Amino acid sequence: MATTKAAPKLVPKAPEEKTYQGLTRRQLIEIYRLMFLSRRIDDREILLKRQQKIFFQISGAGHEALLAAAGLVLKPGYDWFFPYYRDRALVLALGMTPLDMLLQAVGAADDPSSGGRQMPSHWSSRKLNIVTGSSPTGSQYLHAVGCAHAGRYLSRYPDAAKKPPGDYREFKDVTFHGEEVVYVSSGEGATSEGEFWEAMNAASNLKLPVLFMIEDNEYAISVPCEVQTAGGNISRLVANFPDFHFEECDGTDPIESYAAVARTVEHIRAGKGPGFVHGHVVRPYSHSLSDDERLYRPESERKEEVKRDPITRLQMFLIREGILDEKGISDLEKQADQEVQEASDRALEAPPPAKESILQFIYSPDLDPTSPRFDVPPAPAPASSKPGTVASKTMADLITACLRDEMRRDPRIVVFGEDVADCSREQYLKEKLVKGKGGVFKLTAGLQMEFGPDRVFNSPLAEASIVGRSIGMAVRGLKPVAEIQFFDYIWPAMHQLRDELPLIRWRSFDGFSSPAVIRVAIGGYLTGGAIYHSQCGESIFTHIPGLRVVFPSNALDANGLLRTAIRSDDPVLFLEHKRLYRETYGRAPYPGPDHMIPFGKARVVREGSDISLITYGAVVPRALQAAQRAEREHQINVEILDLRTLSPYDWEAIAGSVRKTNRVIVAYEDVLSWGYGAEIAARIADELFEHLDAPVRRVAAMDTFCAYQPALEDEILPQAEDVYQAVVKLAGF
Ligand SMILES: Cc1ncc(C[n+]2csc(CCOP(=O)(O)OP(=O)(O)O)c2C)c(N)n1
Repeated sequence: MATTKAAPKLVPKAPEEKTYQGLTRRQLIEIYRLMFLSRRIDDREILLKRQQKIFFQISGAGHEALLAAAGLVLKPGYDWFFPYYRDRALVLALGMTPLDMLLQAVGAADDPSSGGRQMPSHWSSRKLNIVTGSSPTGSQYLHAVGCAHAGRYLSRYPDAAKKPPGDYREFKDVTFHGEEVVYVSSGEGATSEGEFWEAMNAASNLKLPVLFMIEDNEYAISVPCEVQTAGGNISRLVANFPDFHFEECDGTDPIESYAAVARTVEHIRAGKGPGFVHGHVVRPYSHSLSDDERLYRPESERKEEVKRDPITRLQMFLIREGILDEKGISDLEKQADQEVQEASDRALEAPPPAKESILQFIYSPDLDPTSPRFDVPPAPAPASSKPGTVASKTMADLITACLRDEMRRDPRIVVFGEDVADCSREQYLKEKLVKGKGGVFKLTAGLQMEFGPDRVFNSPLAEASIVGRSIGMAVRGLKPVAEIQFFDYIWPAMHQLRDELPLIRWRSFDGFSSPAVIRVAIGGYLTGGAIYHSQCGESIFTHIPGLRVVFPSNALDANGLLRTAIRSDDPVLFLEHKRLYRETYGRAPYPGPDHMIPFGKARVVREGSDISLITYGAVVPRALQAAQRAEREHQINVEILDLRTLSPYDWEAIAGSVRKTNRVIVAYEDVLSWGYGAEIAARIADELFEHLDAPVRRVAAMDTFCAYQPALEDEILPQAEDVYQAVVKLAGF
């Protein structure tokens, strides 16, 4: 497309069949309509923001040509989309309407993307396969990779799409096509995020059908691209990723953009690998309405940019080519203006969401993991495996047994993480040269051998990627049961665990869900585990709405709770205490393939009448020792409650016990201050004050880190002795 600024003059009409790098005249008119409509919605939103009728605005201005063109290449409701906030023209091309957008801008109950929960330009549509996006830049890349992975898995194993009743599958529709493309985009600034690189690596390595679209307007708020990206051009940095098709184009030119996207999509649909389109665009409206770019961009630079505005350029091109005359342009623009005006009028009339809706869709409305349907007692043990005999199983055994049984039952389950496979170089297994690893704690041993490498596989050493890819898989209907090797290394995934996984359902108003299970080895008492192999920190996660947090203390509970986690329709963080994996305490016979324990039901480890001891995890056996000693030495009768799940937790059981004993200790392994016990103690003080004969006490770790030297570790972590002392003291209060 030429850029000369000739006066609009009608040239003789080109023949109807003339195309422009594959685009027909009709398609070019449609692109112009979409671009103009997109700009006009931005303009309307800006006006409404200035009138304080909406509360935020971020525009797609300057990006329209690239995105309208991409929208014509891709297929709504067939391909999958993880767009970012500048993709207005794309989602319009896919089928979202100005009304959909303005309903979100005013925060209406009928906002189809989020029910009034997300800022404008956070698109979501189940029908169009536009997956709910967040505001954090770059995190969507991993979701797209997981989604593409799931699409390919489902194409290979179509039976996995079946919806048998009785678990999350009943409520999780699955669709897939052999040659679908997963689109994901961001600005050039967001490519600095680690998640972008983790996604590029995984997509390349697995040759996944992902289209990475980088919309380069040279600025990330005020930070220019040469400060953001080494060498100032992201295309140069990514050029060596294998199996990609790369394009770099003028994203203000729809014809060049269309051709670039079409070539890339052809490569992806042919199964040759992912694609990367780097479009150079402009940003005529500052970063957002909260930003004034005059503070960091001189007039001269901004004036130059105006010349590249895609809308004026395409308008002149259409006239010059005789595709539309001035009247045609004017009619089209009037129609768009009218559409935006009508949508705006309707949106401003639309009622806001009811306050009663606030708590809706934090969790699945269809399947409640606290309900009795998740209460399935263990199958009777065969005589050879009664507790106490050699056949009794450890927690590690019964977690593995649960994974194996569930994988047999549900082909949507995939297990992945660091070192979880038996052996990534399959031929070594086939030739029986090696036995296989199956996890650093061996909990996934044998699963790859039984279920194959498509269902059990190693991930790169990248925790954000493990959780982020799980989200994308679960959105598509798979059940990832991913593993974080040590809780100490969960932090790179924190952003995915805090801002993405538990929010998919709530922020899309139940449009999408992501019921993944993340298993994590946690805890200390290891002798030599030191700081980075002994951490707890569960309360950081129980603080997150939308995430179920489970922390079993024995083999049978681990088995029954993991099964509930897998069959449930909510995301679950499943914390497995490393010290308990192979303890003698809490072993049990194999409970059969259907044992389940509902979430939020504490276990009475020991009945008592003098003191309630509320605890969980590895403190349970220590509390038991303390209680037995207190009974023996002082006739203090301690009741122990093992919470089993920390979110939700069994308040009824706690309250019942405190009403009976009138004295309570909360004991937990994590550091004392701001820990899990703080919430329980506060609630007891608040709601059960009149039942207390003594202050609520806490026993926990010292407010420091776990040291390597065993004598220090013993001192730092709460021991049976500490619990015992607390019991004796409280009994005498
Ligand atoms: C993880 C994260 N950090 C910071 C921000 C604040 N923020 C919002 S947009 C943005 C710049 C994004 O720039 P770029 O990716 O180039 O996209 P552009 O807005 O220029 O299209 C920043 C820093 C954020 N949303 N998320």
